Amino acid sequence: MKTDIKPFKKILIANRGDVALRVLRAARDLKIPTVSVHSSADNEAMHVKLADESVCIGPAKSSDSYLNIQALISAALLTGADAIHPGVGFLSENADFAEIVKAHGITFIGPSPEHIRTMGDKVSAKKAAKNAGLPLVPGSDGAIESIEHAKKEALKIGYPIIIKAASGGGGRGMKVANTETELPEAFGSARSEAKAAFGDDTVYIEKYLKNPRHIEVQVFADSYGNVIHLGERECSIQRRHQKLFEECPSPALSVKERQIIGELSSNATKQLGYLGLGTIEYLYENGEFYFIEMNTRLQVEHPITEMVTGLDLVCEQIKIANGQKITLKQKDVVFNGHAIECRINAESPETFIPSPGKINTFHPPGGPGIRVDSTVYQGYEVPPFYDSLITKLIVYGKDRENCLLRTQRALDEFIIEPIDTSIELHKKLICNEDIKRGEYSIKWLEEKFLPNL
Ligand code: MV4
Repeated sequence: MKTDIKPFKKILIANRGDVALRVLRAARDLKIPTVSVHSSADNEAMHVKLADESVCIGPAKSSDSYLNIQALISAALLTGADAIHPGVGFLSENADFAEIVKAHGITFIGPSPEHIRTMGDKVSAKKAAKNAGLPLVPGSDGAIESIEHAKKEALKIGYPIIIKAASGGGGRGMKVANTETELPEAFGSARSEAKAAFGDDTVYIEKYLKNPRHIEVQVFADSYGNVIHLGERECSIQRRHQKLFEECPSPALSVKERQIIGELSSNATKQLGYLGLGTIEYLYENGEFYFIEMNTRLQVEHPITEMVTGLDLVCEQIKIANGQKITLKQKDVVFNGHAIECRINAESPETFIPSPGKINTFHPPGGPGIRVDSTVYQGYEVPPFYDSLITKLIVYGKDRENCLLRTQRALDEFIIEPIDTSIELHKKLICNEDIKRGEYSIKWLEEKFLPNL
């Protein structure tokens, strides 16, 4: 630990929900005072109650509160915060916000605005990834300008192809064309949807992988050129691009594959000159990895990496942002056991319709290997304005079998009433034979599991 670096005086957490609580807890462990921000709909939220100070930054609507840059900067200046943690979602990957924070002499706990911008544009992200030595999905070399250009590129790649929005990510604005006949309509709707969703109709083309897994690698870099990877997370269990269940390590990778993709990812991170925590997203099919995106922020599912490595990723992230060195060498990173995260949403386990409202009974599980990162409590009213994630159940076991068993034990203990939650869905998921064998891909939940519920 470099001793001549002064710790942050105060961290403002520009977020809500479980990630606000998570950052608050890390700051507490580092003895750094915290300021939380909240909308008028979150007055009773835990991240308000547990922060040293809390500032109401606007009404329920996110664009008037959690996305309100002026309000966030004012809150930081008024409270004397010298660092801002953007959390996940909201402004966490907004390069303009990172720039404005820095312009006010406040440290943005995250990578540089340049890296946020490069990785936010999926065309420049692929170029940067290719230059950094990462394997890509075969595709167009840059943006597609016209339907003629699309046809030419698609012929080179071979059908089926997928058209993606450069400003997209997370699955928004993607269209598949199985033949040249389908291309004009797919191309046109991809561009118009991208324009409507992101104000930018730039699109690119890739070979469409029919049944891959979604595997992401956690990387970590300081400002002295030290870079390590913290293993991978299996994130294929998703519904409409919303992750529900994640595990670490992936049941699909061999030790050799794990070592190869880990090294490729950390070498690329070093070559990029990246700073802080980052997650490199891959599709994995037939033993091959294909880079698709890089997330320049903390991930919701980071706790499963923490359970397997024994590290506190948010504490490390704050220390790095404050100019401290990564003290761990790659050989010191030891992976033990297995971890699973079940995202518990306030929604129906059958229809997925949101189920906000008052919680009268909240009984979390406990015992060996159980971590509950929850933002709710008995008597709390879940607001209808934000995403439905209310609790993350994170379970550790000495191996995958033990972890599955413990997850089942924890879900059986977990009571949240009277609102609907995804606990019942996870109870069915965790005892499914495909899940127990680790045999699933990105389509499994929506094509195999949900239709048979
Ligand atoms: C793909 C793909 C198949 N082939 N790219 C969706 C979100 C964004 N991260 C990229 N995504 C995909 N890109 C090619 N060339 C399939 C998906 C995809 C997906 C990826 C990961 C996890 C869940 C997914 C659900 C649907 C589609």
